[in-house]
Amino acid sequence: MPDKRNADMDNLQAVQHIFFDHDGGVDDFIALLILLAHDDVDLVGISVTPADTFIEAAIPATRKILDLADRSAVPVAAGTLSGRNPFPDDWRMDSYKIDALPILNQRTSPIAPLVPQSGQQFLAETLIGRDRTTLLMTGPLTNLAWALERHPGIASRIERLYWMGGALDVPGNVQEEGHDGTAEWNAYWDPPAVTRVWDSSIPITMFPLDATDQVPLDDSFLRAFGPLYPHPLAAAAGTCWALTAGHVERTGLPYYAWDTLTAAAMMQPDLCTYRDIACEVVVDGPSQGRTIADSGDRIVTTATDVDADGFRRFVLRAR
Ligand code: AGV
Ligand code: CA
Repeated sequence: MPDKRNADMDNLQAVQHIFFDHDGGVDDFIALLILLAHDDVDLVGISVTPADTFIEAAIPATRKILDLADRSAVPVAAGTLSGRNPFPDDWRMDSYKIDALPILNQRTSPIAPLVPQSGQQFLAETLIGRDRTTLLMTGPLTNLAWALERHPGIASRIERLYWMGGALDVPGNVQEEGHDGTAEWNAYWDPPAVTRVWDSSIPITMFPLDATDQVPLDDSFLRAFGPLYPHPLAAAAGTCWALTAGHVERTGLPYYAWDTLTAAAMMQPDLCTYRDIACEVVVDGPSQGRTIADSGDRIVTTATDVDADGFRRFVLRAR
């Protein structure tokens, strides 16, 4: 298959050393699955933030996914910090469903190690112990803010932070009593953490709703996983996506490939176009968690336009 060979050659790039902090939502797990499908990603550790998830389920689900991918050496740590604005419980319940999937329970207990340190401590220690690490965060920035507060020197050890969060020139996705709807949830859960991270010198590439709004999940994408079922990672990803079926009918809004786009574009940057934008975050009041463009002096590289077809192809190739 000359086409496949050429595609592989085009994508040849240096190994990326990634620390992944996720918050246990459905698309967080799919982001993990596609990372694991790429041999040029060296996953140095995972911490889980107890935000859009129940940590009791998110930790075993994470370890079982590592086992499924034959990456049982990757250590996992459970975050213990909470933001001020909790996620709805029925979203957080998705992690229990994922942890219970038969494809993740082919052996009796997970092998990938759960480290004794908290997620935030493990993140800090890992960054301190290494020269340069790329950081992928697909939930709130709480663990990184904590690590920076205690060890400001780690900022210079982070090659770049890739973050799913924020909403610049589009409506937010927070629909809570007392909030004006301008914020994205990962920023809203812990707004001071965003400020803390943006006050550091870490280079940031942000994937706000402006970008992720371009990758809603639709039926044809979900169905495209059917024929891939013989491939374990694709089978697991398709099964996770299937948990979101009926989201439009239930809520009036699609489920999006928020975190999966972020992980994919970290590995293949040309899936998006980017603009350096000065940004500020609102910390308190009815707009808390809102990210404002062309304001303040923190420059954030921001994904703007997405090659949605290229993204879907990228995800369907990951197996
Ligand atoms: O705001 C997007 C973030 C992403 O990191 N999360 C889901 C993704 O993991 C929060 C979120 C917004 N709307 C949601 C969310 C929904 N309808 N269901 C679950 N989580
Ligand atoms: Ca998430």
